[in-house]
Amino acid sequence: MKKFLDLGLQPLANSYLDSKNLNYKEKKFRLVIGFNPKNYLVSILNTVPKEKMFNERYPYKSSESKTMKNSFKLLSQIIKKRFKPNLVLEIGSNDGAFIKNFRKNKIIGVEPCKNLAKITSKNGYKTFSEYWDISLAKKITKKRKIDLIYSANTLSHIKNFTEIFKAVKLSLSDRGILILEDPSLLECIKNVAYDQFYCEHIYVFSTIALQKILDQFGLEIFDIENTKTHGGSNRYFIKSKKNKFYKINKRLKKNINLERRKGLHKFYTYKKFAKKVATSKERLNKIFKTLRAKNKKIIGYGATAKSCTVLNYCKIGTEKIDFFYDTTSYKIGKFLPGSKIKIKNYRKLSVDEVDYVFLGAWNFKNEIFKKEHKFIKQGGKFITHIPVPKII
Ligand code: JHZ
Repeated sequence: MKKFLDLGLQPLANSYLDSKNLNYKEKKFRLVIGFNPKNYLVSILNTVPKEKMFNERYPYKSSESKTMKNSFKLLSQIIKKRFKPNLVLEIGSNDGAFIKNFRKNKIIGVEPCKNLAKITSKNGYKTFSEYWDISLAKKITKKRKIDLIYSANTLSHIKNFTEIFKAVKLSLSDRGILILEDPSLLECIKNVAYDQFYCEHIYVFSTIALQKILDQFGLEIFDIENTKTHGGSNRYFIKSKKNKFYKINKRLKKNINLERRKGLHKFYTYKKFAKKVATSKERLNKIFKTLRAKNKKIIGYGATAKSCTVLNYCKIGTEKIDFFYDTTSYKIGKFLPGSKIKIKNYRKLSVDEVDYVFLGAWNFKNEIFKKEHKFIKQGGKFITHIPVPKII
């Protein structure tokens, strides 16, 4: 691995503090990102054990955003029409935003975070609250193979993908396919979205890297879609090389060519990215400093895992942002890790209360702007760091 970016000492992104442990010394790790010139993989170098992150206290719920619910609904319709699967399995089913679009006897969820698995089980969906691995795959597919495995924003969180892909291969039926959806490295570089890197995001994939990895397991991408979710993601349609039911779509070649043209196979591209990240930090701090000097009231919107990276890397704390609004019940009343900024129960924005709003959930900008159209009309402003720090 060749290092190209050091985002400093970081706490665990989803380890929100409560008033009792606010003054405890937080465990931190150094967030360093590297590039592997052999397989083009971009990953964080110091990883945190999965049990420390994905456990019964996991706060993130996919259903907190309309955008995600709609995206999953639309995808489920496409899946039913295009692939007509008899049995679907989702790895990382979270709170059920995807599986709830299927009949209960047609889908199985796998979700290691017990608090989330409880929600889907309670709603009548067969859910295994375990990490996806070979032994679980064997247990689930003893009687019946799976026609379609879907996994969104999960593969990027799993260090050992050998286990994952072996488990996938033994689970799929003859015409079975795997659909993976994860943030796109190309979009991450283009948007200078360095906050896609945090403890949970071990990898941010490019198509060229994923293709090389899949090849080791006799798997291949046969189609790809570029989606707008999570700041620009890729949806990869994957099959065993032996599966001849699907032809390789031209879109794949187009994506690969584009990634190569943009230099995702070259270390130089990542060095250039690192320079932009340093400039982004300077500019963002300048904006906060100028506004605070004018006594402007600034709050944050969406206490995301991504915000943790931005706030801790840029050293932004309570002296710059008064508090964050978030709709997630688990996060309300707690404090963001590292920066210790309080998270409050969301209230519609109003210029009587706030002047500037830092967009922690910049990936939901459209959804948020729609919701806050009155604030915008009144002259309220947002601060974003994507793609360059600015007031909008
Ligand atoms: P959001 C998490 O990252 C963690 P985060 C994880 N590692 C991952 O990969 C992605 O998700 C998928 C709130 N919100 O989706 C809800 C509002 O308050 O950008 C969430 O707390 N009001 C699994 O945390 C947060 O913002 C709103 O109107 O970076 C959004 O978090 C909306 C739309 C959201 O993911």
